[in-house]
Amino acid sequence: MSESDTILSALADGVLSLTLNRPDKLNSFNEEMHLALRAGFERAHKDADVRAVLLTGAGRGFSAGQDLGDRDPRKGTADLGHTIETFYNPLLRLIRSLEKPVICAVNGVAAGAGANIAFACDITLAARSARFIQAFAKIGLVPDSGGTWNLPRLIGEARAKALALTAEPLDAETAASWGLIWRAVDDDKLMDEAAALATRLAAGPTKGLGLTKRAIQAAATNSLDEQLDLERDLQREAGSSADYAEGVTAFLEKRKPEFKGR
Ligand code: LHQ
Repeated sequence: MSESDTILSALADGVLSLTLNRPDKLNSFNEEMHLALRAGFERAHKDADVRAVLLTGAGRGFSAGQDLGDRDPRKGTADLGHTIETFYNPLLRLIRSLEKPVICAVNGVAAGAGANIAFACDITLAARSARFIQAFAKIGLVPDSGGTWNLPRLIGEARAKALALTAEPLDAETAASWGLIWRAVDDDKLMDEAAALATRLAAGPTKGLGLTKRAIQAAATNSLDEQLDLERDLQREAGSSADYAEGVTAFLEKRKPEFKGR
């Protein structure tokens, strides 16, 4: 499999679709797939034609996390901290710092880092048959890919600890009702619904959406006073965008806005 085959990438209507593509290994991450996915998110950062990202998996699973065959302890000990620092942390930072919407369509099982990458995206939909597993506990590891940060914030300490310590699978409906993801969708409707959402967001006021993402993420560590100051500053920035002028003009002229993402 060549490097580009591990991630399928396509740009249409402002949506960069990135599909994890190692279906025979449940889209578990090897170094090659990490680098290809990173290249996709780096493109999303740089390319103004990309106004939303849609992340999903090929085949019956979303991602089973790290490819455990690639970190086989029988072949010698590896520094897993180095793996995290070199591969997972840069990916998480790219997703969170991208000031464009990242939609995730979880098409099947999401385990280990696969689950936590899905939870780090901005809007996550999951097929009703999908399951989320904090599989780390089964192999003596600690949740990574932002899991220990995201889980307690999204669902509280009690549920975060129970999921992480037991590694019990969580079904998509429950994940949605707990607020871990946005919505559980019938399996056969998942990709249509996710693509429609991504396309709608890609036609939106990208600057304002990106600043909104920044503000909501900053709230996790800001005081109310800091957050109020941030809202002032970001509103100033959004208010000088061409899309703000277009949005208000379109409202006053009783027509649909045509946002350009600037
Ligand atoms: C796999 C994997 C997999 C390789 C399924 N690797 N082949 C960071 C830093 C460094 C090191 C460690 O980790 C991390 C972060 C992490 O992500 S740790 C967590 C790693 N992931 C797991 O522990 C999950 C392991 N997988 C499973 O528990 C099951 O496969 C799940 C529950 C995800 C799905 O179960 P099934 O639907 O029954 O599928 P399966 O087990 O039959 O898997 C299908 C194939 O995919 C199979 O290959 P085969 O050749 O036998 O058909 C699996 O061996 C392969 N596969 N996960 N992580």
